[in-house]
Amino acid sequence: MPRKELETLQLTRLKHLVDYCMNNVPFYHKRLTEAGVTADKIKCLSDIQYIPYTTKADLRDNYPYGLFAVPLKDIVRIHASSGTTGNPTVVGYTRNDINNWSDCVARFCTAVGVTDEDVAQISFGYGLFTGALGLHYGLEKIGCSVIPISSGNTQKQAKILKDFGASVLVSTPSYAMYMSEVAHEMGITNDDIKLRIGLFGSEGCTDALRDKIEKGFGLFSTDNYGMSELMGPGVSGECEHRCGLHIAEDHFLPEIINSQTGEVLPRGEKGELVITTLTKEGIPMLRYRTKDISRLHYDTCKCGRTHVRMEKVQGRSDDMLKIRGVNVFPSQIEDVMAHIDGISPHYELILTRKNYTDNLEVRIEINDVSLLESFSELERLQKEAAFKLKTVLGIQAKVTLVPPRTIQRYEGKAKRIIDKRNEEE
Ligand code: DLL
Repeated sequence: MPRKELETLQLTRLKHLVDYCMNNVPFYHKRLTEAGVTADKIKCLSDIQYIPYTTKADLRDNYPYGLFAVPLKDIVRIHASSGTTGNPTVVGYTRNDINNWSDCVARFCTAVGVTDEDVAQISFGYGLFTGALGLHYGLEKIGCSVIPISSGNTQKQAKILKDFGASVLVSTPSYAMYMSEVAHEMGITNDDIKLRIGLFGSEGCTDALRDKIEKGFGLFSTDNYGMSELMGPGVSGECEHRCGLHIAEDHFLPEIINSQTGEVLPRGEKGELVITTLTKEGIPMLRYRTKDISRLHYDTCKCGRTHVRMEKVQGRSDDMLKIRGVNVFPSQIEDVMAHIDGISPHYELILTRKNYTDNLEVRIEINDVSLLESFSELERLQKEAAFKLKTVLGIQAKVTLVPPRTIQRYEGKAKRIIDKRNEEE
């Protein structure tokens, strides 16, 4: 669609969205009224700047269903991702939302050459995470034969990949890398497998890792991006030229802002990506602050698509970590620790990568030195902390208890995260 036509469509959808939010979500009604914004006030796309931002904290404060715009009767699916503290971020989809979602995913898969001849192995974990079911529906829409193997049990993954003749692999890039090494250890060579395309996302991937995966599996590796609050995968994806990820702009209106001041930045500048969902019915998002850092390119791509391209995500403006594809906030860990007697609020998170798999170690001070004399008490505390962390984070962490006052203190902002993951690559 020519950009002019696209922008007209976006404006019509934006005005409708403002009305829709005003009439169906009390939270937005209040926000928009306070800001003096009505659909009539939106005369051009840049008038979006008068609409207040929405943040993850707004979802948390309205947990679980407070931002839904329709009754649960009209919701056909619920997903969730990590919140900053105890409660997850909950999202709901109407039947139309699921249809649009499958379309968006089908689009980026098609843009890299996936067809109905393909057999796609989905190695994302099925569950509340949006990755697996999002890709599943999109690939089925194209007509692929989908293998919903889910994540884990890597030897079995490698065997199925070979035996079922999978031509498309869906996973995080780090898991793909690990799987290729396991496959080779099992004696499976690239001649034994039919893989041709990798649809990788949910976490960043350096060029070095991309090259290694391509060599390891003999496939063409592509990047796609999304987040639960906006839909899941399908917000953007690379085309065969891999020069940025095309955003599905008929469904998502992107902006780049200065994350410190909230000011909208001119086209082409780097900053925090903010997205407004133009068609979502279940839980529409007005100017959602993704906290992901990127840059937008509006010139037409070699592939002919007019949809804007976002650069690969270059980091976050907050402290969220992606560990084995799961969002982890240090504040969640702090929250867990605060509720365990015998543990102090001083901790350090150490991230390492072995066999392309992330490992998290949480080092925490005990608050009473006499505990060091009781092995059984220490073991009990350590088990309790590990169990509670697993429950909240959804991933296993190694807990190491250390004596009081052994973790460094900071006068300014504490440096609690020691990320050594890129040292392996
Ligand atoms: O990770 C959705 C998704 C699933 C996208 C599968 C692609 C494939 P969340 O769990 O809510 O949703 O995590 C969203 O993950 O804000 C980014 O920080 C990060 N992220 C997602 N895709 C990419 C990517 C899914 N391609 C958060 N590159 C986002 C870098 C990514 N980071």
